[in-house]
Amino acid sequence: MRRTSLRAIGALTAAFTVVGLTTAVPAYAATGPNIKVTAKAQEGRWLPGDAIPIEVTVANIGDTTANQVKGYSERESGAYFTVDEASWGDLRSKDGATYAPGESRTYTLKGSVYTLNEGNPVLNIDVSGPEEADYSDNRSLITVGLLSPATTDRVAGVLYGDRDEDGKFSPGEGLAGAEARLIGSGMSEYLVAITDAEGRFAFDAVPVGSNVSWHFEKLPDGWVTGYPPSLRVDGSGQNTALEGRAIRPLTDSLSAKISLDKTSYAVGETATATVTLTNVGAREVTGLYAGCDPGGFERGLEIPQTQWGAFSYMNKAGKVAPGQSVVLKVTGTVPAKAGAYGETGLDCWFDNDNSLSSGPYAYQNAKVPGARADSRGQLWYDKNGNHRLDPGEGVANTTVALSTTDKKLVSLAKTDANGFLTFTNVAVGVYRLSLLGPWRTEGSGETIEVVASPYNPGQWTLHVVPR
Ligand SMILES: [Ca+2]
Ligand SMILES: [Ca+2]
Ligand SMILES: [Ca+2]
Repeated sequence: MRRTSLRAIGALTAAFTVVGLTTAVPAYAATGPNIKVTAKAQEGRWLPGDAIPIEVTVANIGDTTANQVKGYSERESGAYFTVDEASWGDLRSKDGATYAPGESRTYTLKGSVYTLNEGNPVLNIDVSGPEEADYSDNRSLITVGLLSPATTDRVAGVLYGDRDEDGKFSPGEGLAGAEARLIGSGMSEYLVAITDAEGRFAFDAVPVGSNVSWHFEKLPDGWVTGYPPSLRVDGSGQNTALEGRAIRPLTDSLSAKISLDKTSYAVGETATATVTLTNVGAREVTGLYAGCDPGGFERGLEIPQTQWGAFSYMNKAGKVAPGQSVVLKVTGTVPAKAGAYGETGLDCWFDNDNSLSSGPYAYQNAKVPGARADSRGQLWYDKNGNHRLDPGEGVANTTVALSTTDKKLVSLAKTDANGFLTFTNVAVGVYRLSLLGPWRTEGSGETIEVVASPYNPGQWTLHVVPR
């Protein structure tokens, strides 16, 4: 409201000033505070998200103190432009700024755009207070010059396999035939370039963006790389000597093996696992730690981290000398969930923080027999072809065989009028389903997992088709 009324007065004053000029009366002759504002957006290769500086100089050219001086920006046209509130300083304080006669200060506003596609923002920077003597010079119209969205840039570099492990691209280390991939936020698909005989790659026309991701795929001979930091691509040509570093996988030198003291356990029993890590490489492997149950199944042995000693996730200090094996004995209890699934074990990755997750993985399973459960499911045929199970699509009166994964028959059951069947009191574990009669499964055979409560996954469904 206040701004509107100030503007209205400003317009009147401006009109008056024009009249005044024709009669050669200087505009600044009026008595009172008289703020004058000049503003300019800094030039640059601005992209969405950049903090674009706008220099605003505010002076009181009047003959009395200007109080309650406040600043605003208003967009006339172009892309939406947000100005960081704090960058206005005292011009946005509760009481506004105070300027003595002749005083001048400069502010650096910081603002940003979300897109390059709506044109250069044109803004009015408006600074004024009450009792302003002359509103004609209190606004400054500025244009923020963004990069054209059609701007492209060259991005190029080399992919090297750091064979001598010096962290640098050394002669002869270029890796040929890998895919360099690059994508920016506005791009619908990856740009792909293949590295040449020297490992070099180039993208000639990458659309500008402040956050362009790049990485490599299909590296030769098992080399591994990580994801390098994303690039700012702004047409300045600053990304034409990129270096992508690849390393040999940790599995080249380190192998892992896990064995358990028994092949079968009861829930709550303590099991001992023997973990053997062997370094067949020429250098010591350090910083090692075990990361177990990476799939998060929670059926494996519950081994306290302290059992791993230097190889625990907290310590990350395991070492294996070249040509040596380290044998770790760890003990853990068999959780209740293992009983419901009929299976426990230990599965772990062995890595260090420099391996780019290329360390060895090892596992050993064991049975946890005893639990039995019912397994209920439904056979159905997609009569109307809508890829959904609809009422009336159950396949009735069909016999299904439940067999072990090594094809020993365990149980037979027949579907009811709606296609439902139940295998009752089956030992928990993984089984195969096969159909007798005029129906068959679409694949070569289906497996189901029989699990005891409370982990029972509920009813299964199996889509079948006529033989
Ligand atoms: Ca003024
Ligand atoms: Ca090197
Ligand atoms: Ca259907």
